[in-house]
Amino acid sequence: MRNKIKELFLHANHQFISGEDISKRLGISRTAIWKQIEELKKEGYQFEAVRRKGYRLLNNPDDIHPERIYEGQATEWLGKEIVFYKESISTQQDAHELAKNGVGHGTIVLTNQQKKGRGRLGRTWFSEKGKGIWMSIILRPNFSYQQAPTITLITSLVLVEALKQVYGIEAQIKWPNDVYIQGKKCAGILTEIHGEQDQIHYLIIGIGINSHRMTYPMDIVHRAISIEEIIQAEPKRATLIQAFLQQFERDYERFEKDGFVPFYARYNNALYGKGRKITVSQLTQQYSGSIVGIDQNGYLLMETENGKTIKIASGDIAF
Ligand code: BTX
Repeated sequence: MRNKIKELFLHANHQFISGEDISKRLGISRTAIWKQIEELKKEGYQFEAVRRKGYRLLNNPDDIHPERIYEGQATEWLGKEIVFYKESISTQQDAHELAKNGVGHGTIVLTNQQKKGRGRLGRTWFSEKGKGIWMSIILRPNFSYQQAPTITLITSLVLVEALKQVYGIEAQIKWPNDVYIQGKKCAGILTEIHGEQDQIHYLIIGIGINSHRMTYPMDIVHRAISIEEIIQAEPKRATLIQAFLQQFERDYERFEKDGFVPFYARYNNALYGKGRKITVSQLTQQYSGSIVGIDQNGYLLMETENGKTIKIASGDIAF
């Protein structure tokens, strides 16, 4: 019943609905409506109640609730099951648990807040309540370990294209997979693989997108940006998730069939910092030079100071 009331208010576009109207539509008493509204308030919904007019929803705290995403979603297998937590330590951690327990290919874990979001190499991902899309996709791939790193590149590419499609934002990719807008980080992607020998049991792609303006910690305040800061309006998270999932499903199928080759030109179009001087750090080595692009394997092509082009398979770029 609570979900039905929620739906009514979400569809009413912040207009008043009278108690009588709700009562008629859902066949419940005025007292029952009042009780449900009190429960919704505990979930973070805010209402205005005016005599003779009824109730009006003031905010929309869970526009990433699965119901919002299922509605009108055109994917065939991706995100058909969305596990939603109002709060989580890390959706990566949740996704590993779910995958071990056998959930299906394409299941998604989504939350409104992470207490300890994970970045790469033990780093943390700042995930303020209600201010971003914090989600993990569980995949059971047919491809090999060697191919797995490029699916991360494709994920960032799909996200850049979805940002363009939904908000008209010109985002770029800082190789391998950070999404940058106006030179600042708006989203990060973390792929974790579980398997043995050459067989992947499951792969989890974690995606963190700063949708709303946040109170960033000091160390990232000048390096992070959100969609809201760019579009100067409140972004609808569900719309971006839907667009992302639709494109990701298509591209994932293509990747399973044809590998990374069909994507590398598209990726190069979105690459951030072409021609700029960089240093690439690996665990034990560092390389300096300028960015040329990426090749058909997703490796970074870099021109060194003596004019040689070298290929880098992994590493962190600093400008
Ligand atoms: P990364 O290691 O490339 O980036 C982490 C670094 O980015 C941090 O050390 C910090 O400097 C900076 N940073 C942290 N939070 C933010 C932020 N909100 N916006 C901009 N910069 C930030 C990138 O790792 C991979 C991040 C994946 C996050 C998703 S969220 C859903 C899923 N669950 C989970 O625990 N992680 C993934």
